[in-house]
Amino acid sequence: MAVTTMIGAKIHRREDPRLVSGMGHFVDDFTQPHTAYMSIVRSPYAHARFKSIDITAASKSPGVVAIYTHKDFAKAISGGIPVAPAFVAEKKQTPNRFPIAEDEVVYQGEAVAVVLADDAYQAVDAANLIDVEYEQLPVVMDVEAALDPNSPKVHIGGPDNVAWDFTFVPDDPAVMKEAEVVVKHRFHQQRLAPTAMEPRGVLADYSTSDRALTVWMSSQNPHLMRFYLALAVGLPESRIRVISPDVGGGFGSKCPPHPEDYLVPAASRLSGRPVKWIEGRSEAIQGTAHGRGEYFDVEAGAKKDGTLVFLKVTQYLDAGGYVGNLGAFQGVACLLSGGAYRWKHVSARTVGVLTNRVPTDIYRGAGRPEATHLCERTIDLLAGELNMDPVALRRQNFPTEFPFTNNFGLVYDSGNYGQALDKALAMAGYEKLRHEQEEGRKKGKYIGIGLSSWIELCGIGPSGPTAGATGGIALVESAQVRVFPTGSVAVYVGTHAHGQGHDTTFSQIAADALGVPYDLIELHHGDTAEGPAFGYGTYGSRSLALGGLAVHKASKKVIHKARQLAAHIFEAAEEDVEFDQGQFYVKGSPDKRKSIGEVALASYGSGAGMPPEMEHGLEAVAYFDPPNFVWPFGTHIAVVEVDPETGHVDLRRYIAVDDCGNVINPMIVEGQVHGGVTQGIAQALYEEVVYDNESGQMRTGTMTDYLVPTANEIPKLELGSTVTPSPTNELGVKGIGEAGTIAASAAVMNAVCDALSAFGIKHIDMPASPDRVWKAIQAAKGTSADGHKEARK
Ligand code: MCN
Repeated sequence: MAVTTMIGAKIHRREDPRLVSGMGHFVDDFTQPHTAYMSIVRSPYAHARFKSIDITAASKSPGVVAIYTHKDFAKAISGGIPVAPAFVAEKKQTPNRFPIAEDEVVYQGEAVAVVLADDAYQAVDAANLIDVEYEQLPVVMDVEAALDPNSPKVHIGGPDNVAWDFTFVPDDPAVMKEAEVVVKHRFHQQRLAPTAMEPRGVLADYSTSDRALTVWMSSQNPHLMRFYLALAVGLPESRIRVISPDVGGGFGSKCPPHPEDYLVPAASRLSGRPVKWIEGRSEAIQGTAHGRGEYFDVEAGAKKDGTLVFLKVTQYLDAGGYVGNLGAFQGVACLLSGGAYRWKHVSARTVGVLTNRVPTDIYRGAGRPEATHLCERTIDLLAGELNMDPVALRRQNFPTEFPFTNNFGLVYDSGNYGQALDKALAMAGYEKLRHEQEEGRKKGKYIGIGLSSWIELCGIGPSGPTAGATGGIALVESAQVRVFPTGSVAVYVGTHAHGQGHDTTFSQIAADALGVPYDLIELHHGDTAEGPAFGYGTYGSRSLALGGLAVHKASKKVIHKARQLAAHIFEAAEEDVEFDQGQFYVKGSPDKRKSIGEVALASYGSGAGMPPEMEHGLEAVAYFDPPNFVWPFGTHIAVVEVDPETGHVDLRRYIAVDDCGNVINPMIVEGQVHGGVTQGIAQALYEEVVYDNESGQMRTGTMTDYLVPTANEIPKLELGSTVTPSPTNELGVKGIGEAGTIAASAAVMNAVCDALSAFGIKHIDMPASPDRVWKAIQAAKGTSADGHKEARK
């Protein structure tokens, strides 16, 4: 066995020198000779029928190559953007989403026409000259109103606005009666715009002579994109190559196929020229699928002694104008709504609702931040009713035996929730903080302390449940390990890092498994022309727990063959050959050694040094299909101070104790937690996509209105960890990419509500902006928002 030297090492990300010195290669850095640039004419209305599109002026504009509308694309693209069964296989309606509107638009920003021109500016100028005659239709923006049978319809002629309505587990009235204390609440999850540093972009080059399509795309899953394109453009996958070079973040938004992913390749085919489209920032906020966009009606009951009895959850999900490719995945919030606790009964129903907004889809955490938020807020509300410390209520109801099966039959692989809680409390100095809070209140200082004991289902996923959820493709993962004659190694994987540091961590795994120096290992990903036949991409914090394990497995296959070859060279029995830190030797003769490099060279030799039946070369492909998801967990604690005069929430401290099993690289894990927590804080305090409900117009279409926090708004994060290995994989690892986001909004909002409890306020929705907090305080004090006293009811 190789002695582990690289796994667990806190080494710097090897990709960073290139990326931070401007040497990265993103889609916009690629250009083909004779490229035409695409600009998209988008609907200014949330719901309209268009009667005519006048392109006369635009077609005379300088540099224009072509103008295409639905009728042109109908010749080049078949079908619509697919909708995965996800957690809700049976949908009531999934309106067909062709990548460009035919005669009706159902959200502001939907594509109506495209212009190709010799340069990007000419394309935009010409697009501005296209005259579309619209007839505005009533808009449906509010989820509750959309469910009214008399509501206008999101699509002309639609039966109603219900996309799905599915009950996972019904209520149990007998159990509900056992509760002695009951709380009831509605929790909002505002829509969020995934604002990756690099917006989306596509460059497509269709070669008529060899009927082959090459697409450069800022994507988290190039193989899946090749699959979708093959279905839509009528070319075999073997003739489509998708390259996702460096990708500047995605947060889930670069997973599902978007209209432009089809329009650009089709435009290249129609025009006979390479075509490039790079998303603008406002286009991104307006047109790329949003995250969240839900509210949850929650009722929960407990015994007076703090035993949790029942939880009843109804999720109303704003699907938008069409059901997103993976939009229904967010139904997983229902299945995880019981969080880190034992409940006697949990019932859950999910309702997907069409509205005239851009579709929602997976966004960092997808369903799991929502589950944590509703569960952790509910635990705090129950603790308030029970007059218990929220810590005690949590601790009392944690499962202590693992594997633990939750109320929906999901099996949590391993955990020690109490240990993570204790560590977080110790780091925070919990008792001292409570004292400080009490003393502060006497002086008009409003400190709040919020906990979030989170769990996560990730490492998506085992073949059984995921094939059903995707509509056929089981989300296993693949890797190819190739040892060259001189002993250097290329590793090809089907995942695709876009900020997660796989070049570093996957190389650490291969270095240990192969006993090859880390510097001799190169990781390749993001090009469907290289490596195994299929890769499944990066999302659902799956890359390590699946892709990393595939690397480990393929490396072991390589060692298996190398050991056979070494045995032949040593003229020894295979079982007598030991492998240790990249060296083979025969048991009892450790002085006589062959390195993996020497064995590799022999595998490419004349054949005389190889067993007769052995094939040349030293490489292996492995697919890893885990037996279960992996279940990281932890406890986060936020400390805030609310200024009652301005409503400003000052996030004073943030403590995060996370457990993602064994860790490959602690520095990368910390980086992931930093980013993830920041996104959770952003949801709690800052970000929100706002539409005008009357007109359907987006009000937050730029980064001045859509408030993404900067480093200035985030306190120094105090991080800790515990290690509870997963029993489901040989490395004992669990995911970490979404953990921070899953935990943070609940911790911050519990802290804000804790501070506001001084005014008798039980709950406030996200984002806890100064305006919202101040108004809540005024209302609680019986003072209206404009400062006038109102009679208290
Ligand atoms: N890791 C480790 N030890 C562990 C767990 C993870 O060393 N026990 C390392 C992994 O090897 C990997 C990184 O941490 O280098 C994250 O691993 P993992 O949890 O498997 O998550 P993925 O690589 O699959 O990343 C996906 C996840 C998701 S779903 C979103 S959304 C997300 C995220 O990662 N989007 C990101 N992190 C992001 N980070 C950046 N910079 N940008 C995004 O868009």
